[in-house]
Amino acid sequence: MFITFEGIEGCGKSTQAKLLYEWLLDNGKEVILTREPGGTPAAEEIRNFILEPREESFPPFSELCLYMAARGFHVENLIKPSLREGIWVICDRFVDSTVAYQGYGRGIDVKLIENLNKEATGGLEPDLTFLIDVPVEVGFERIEKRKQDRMEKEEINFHKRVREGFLEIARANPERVVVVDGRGSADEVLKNIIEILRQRTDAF
Ligand code: T5A
Repeated sequence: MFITFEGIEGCGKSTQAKLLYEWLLDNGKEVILTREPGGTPAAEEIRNFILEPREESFPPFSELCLYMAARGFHVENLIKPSLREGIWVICDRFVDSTVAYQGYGRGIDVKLIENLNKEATGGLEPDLTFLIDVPVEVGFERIEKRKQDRMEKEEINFHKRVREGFLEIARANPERVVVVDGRGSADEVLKNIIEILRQRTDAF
């Protein structure tokens, strides 16, 4: 299975991706945990380039192309080979992040992004996506003490548009995307995720 986690900054998806990964290992699954942008050496180099705060203005289309370039390396060198070997893949962010951030957030045409996503992934789609949803204020409260990257420094309305974008993606893809309330404790959220996974697969 190919499972992705999505959501705004500080929603807790990295925490949940790791907890689910550990739960799957404990339950005898062969599974890898990876992330976007990143996941392979070349894609991690692109990640550093994208997220580093910089003086020069960063054109939205350049940003979009870099996320796509990183995705191409990741899908080709890690995700597809793992799935071919029967290994489960959990990925912290994937194609929906580009639609939400560069589409709804930056205002780039969503159809264009969907087409580029298809090219970058060769048509690979997640089997199941957990959208961990929290209000923007809750997410920011959780991450305010740490050093902010270039995306996190964006104004609050940008992140509100991104959240709306994710919810719109969930409405349009109910068979793949499940919205999980991220406001409970990490253990409570994990319990809901495992329950949904049990309903969606006969593997447990
Ligand atoms: N991006 C990415 C795009 O614009 N386009 C794309 O195509 C892609 C793939 C990636 C950035 O790139 C953007 C989106 C991002 O801005 P990143 O560093 O990977 O950058 O950032 P995030 O993925 O947003 O990771 P974060 O760490 O910021 O957010 P998470 O994953 O939501 O948060 P997490 O789990 O690390 O938790 C944050 C804090 O909250 C606590 C944790 O302990 C931690 O301190 N926490 C909770 N607190 C209370 N209750 C809970 N249930 C909690 N769960 C976690």
